[in-house]
Amino acid sequence: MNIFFEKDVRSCGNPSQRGSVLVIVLWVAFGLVSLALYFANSMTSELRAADNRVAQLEADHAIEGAARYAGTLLSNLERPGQLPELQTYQREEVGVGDASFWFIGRGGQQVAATLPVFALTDEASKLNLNTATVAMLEALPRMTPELAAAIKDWRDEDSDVTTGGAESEVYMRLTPAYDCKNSKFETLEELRLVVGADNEILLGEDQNMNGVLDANEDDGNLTAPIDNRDGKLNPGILEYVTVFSRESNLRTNGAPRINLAQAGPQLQQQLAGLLREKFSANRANQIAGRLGGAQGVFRSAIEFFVRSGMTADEFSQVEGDISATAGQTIEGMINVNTASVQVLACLPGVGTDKAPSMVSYRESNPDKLTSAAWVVDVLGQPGAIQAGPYITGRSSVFSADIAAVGHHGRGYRRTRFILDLTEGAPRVVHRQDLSHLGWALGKDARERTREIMTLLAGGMR
Ligand SMILES: [Ca+2]
Ligand SMILES: [Ca+2]
Ligand SMILES: [Ca+2]
Ligand SMILES: [Ca+2]
Repeated sequence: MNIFFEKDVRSCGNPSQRGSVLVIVLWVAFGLVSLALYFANSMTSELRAADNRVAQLEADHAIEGAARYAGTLLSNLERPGQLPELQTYQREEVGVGDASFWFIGRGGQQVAATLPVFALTDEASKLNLNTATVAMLEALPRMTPELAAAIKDWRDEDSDVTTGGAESEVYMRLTPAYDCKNSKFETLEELRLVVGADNEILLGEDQNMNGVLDANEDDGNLTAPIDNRDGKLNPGILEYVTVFSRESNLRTNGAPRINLAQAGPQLQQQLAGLLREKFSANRANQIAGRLGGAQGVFRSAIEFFVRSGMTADEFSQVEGDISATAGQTIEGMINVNTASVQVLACLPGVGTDKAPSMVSYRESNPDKLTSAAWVVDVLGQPGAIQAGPYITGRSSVFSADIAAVGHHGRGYRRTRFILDLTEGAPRVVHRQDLSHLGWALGKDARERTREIMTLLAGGMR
């Protein structure tokens, strides 16, 4: 017995040794548990990451579906050339399976600077970088005279430096060096290559390009971007410019529009024909008689309207049959029915003093927005004739800035599509992934998705 007892004691060592063994065993056990917990945790994060990827895929699919929906809406417009009425389509948190999408929009219906507008938008509501004059570009908020001149030099074919502008000589001194393009802008992003176009001018306070005053855009220098903390959104020029706006220069029957700028007797014959086609013989003669004395050409459809003495209703019947240019398309005309105050203010004959009156006229006379004729009421005849070569009352190019989330509000994605109807059916002529700009749906939608996530996290515990 004693021998056995003694052996047992020997095999286990003394009490302090036994304690050490216990400590080692405990450490090993602790290590194993930690390892197990670590793997369990990393599996959860892997699962979560996989779940996020699934949500992103759902969001991407919802965006493709939304783009098709936008195309369908635009090919079935009740009033061709005009954006569909807001109440006629779904724009906000539209469910597609487990995903939802939003059309991030703009417009006068914005209730507060911090609240987003959901809508399709009109590219013709913006100033076209390829057709705007230097003076028009200069009138944009935040624009510098140097950048306005450099934009003209970038797109014009010659290498003559506009005062304050830049041609290849300047670009060749940069690192890396590149040539001045000397042809038209094809995308808006190209503007970043033009000398003097920095983020402050391009984006201003609206760093996520959603037309909404987000928290970081109204906190001064606390977080990027730098802003003036005035409770209003002061965006950069990207808010107001496009390179895509154009409209067909064909009549609905496919024939070229009557070119009001052509010289010679042919113009009068064509106009007489058009008037007979649209109005009674009496009225056609009356208008033709008024135009008869006015030999020569017109610089714009609006000038024709003013000189013809026809009514705004009559003008809206012929607006799509006349233009002051030759060629298949008319580029860069600004739609006075949808342009913002800032864009209207760039027009000759308008300026910052009359642009707000144009917007308030639009709000109080929605029934008059069937053409651009109403501008005569606000600008007077000389002002309307000055603005005439740059304005239109219709649009053929629209954009759908689509944001979406997958299941449980996860996997946020955003893509902007440009849809061109110039040749009839809508064609996607440009698409740009804007997901990297971060959340663009405003505070309310974010809180809703956060609530869903919190509820789910609670349910999982
Ligand atoms: Ca040039
Ligand atoms: Ca913003
Ligand atoms: Ca800030
Ligand atoms: Ca501000």
